[in-house]
Amino acid sequence: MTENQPRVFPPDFLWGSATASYQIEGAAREDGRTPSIWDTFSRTPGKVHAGHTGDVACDHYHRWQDDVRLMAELGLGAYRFSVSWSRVQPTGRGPAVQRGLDFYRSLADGLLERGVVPAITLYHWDLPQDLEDAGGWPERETAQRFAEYAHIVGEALGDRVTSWITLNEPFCSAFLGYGSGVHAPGRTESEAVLKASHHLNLAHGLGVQALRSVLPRNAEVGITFNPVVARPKTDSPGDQDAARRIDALQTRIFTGPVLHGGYPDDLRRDTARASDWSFVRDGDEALIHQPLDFLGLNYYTPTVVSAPTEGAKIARNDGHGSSEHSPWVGSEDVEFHLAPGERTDMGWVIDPTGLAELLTRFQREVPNLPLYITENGAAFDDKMDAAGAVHDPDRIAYLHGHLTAVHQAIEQGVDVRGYFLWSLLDNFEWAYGYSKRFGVVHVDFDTLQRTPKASARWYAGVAGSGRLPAGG
Ligand code: IFM
Repeated sequence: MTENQPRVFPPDFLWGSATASYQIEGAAREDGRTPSIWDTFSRTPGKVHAGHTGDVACDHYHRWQDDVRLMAELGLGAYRFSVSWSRVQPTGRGPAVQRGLDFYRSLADGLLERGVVPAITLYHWDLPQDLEDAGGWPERETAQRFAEYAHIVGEALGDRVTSWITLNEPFCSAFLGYGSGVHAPGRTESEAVLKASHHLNLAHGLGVQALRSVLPRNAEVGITFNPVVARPKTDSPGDQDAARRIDALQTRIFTGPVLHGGYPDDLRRDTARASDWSFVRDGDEALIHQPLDFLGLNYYTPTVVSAPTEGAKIARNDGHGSSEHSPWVGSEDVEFHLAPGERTDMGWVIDPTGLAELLTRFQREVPNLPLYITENGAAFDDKMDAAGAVHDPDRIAYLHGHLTAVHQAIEQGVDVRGYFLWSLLDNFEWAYGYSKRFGVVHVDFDTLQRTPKASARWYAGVAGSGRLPAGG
């Protein structure tokens, strides 16, 4: 393959985009929906940029038909969205709210009518507040509640949706929600991070069982991780150990039990001062280790780490927001460094080689599991020009670079089945509120008007033809 030829993707490669319920739906108090931890967190002064909340967001709850039409117009083949737990089961336990389920049924039907494959994520961080009030993810009971919720949604939508993801990025739920506190519910308790991680893993295992008990045999069930691509600053043993520690905490604490049936020994050793891990009961790891149909990977940027420098006072710069409290349980003194190179508006360095690394790693680790990129994309400070157009060449270059990495991986034999661009719409970027724009479709947050950016048209061209043009 020479660099001036287009890259041709396999004919059945799935081209999609992704969003999440709290980030786009709005309608926070409608049709029986109750507060999730993100409603509470975003209303807590000082937690989210400029006090932004998801109350209205992109108003997708009311405008979903327009959004589906837009996807079809762009020729996108798939759409990954998440279900708001507190919209379908307001207290996180007990009977479902039919209106909530009907919303997602209509959305799935609307997508199918236009030839867009729906892919459901059950949990993208918006835990019903009632469950947090009962202790949240550090409580084992939350995993049981998730299984009940998975059963409800699986039963309601299993006749039309074949692609199911239990959890999105459990690392963020556990480490940012209960460790650094930069995400909801904003707790900063070291052992709670480990407990939450375990109970999220357990929720996944129980959730897969619950889904399998109600879904037709052709349904595919998986999970989405955001594994770290941790690069040691130098070849020194200390820096390599720092990379190993961060990999254990961000990646292997989840992939260990989910993909391989057990927590890694080095992780337990590194965190021994924070916990004796007695919350892991006999049989848990086997239960978490359910057979899966695919693995979802989210990738944005790599991370550079080193051993602590004696006496140095370096601000932690792990790319996950700033907090006094380190989420890196047992490895709090590992130093994070800014890699050189161009950055997105999140300050994340642009480096598609990290994506290539990730794909090769998981092909090696789980050779029989098909892989999907369930998120990849970039925030830039997009501006609409006087003619109402949004030119975002930086995003096109980012996507081109990362899709090139995906294609190269496929050429090398990695079984990548699809790519979901993050994100369809500009949306509520968690603690950054609406200040970061990840969409290929611009959203005016005053009028809620949608305008496809140049990148949307570019991506439509790639998706429609299955060919990535040479050069960008
Ligand atoms: O917006 C988030 C998404 O909810 C989860 N993955 C990372 C994205 C960008 O930060």
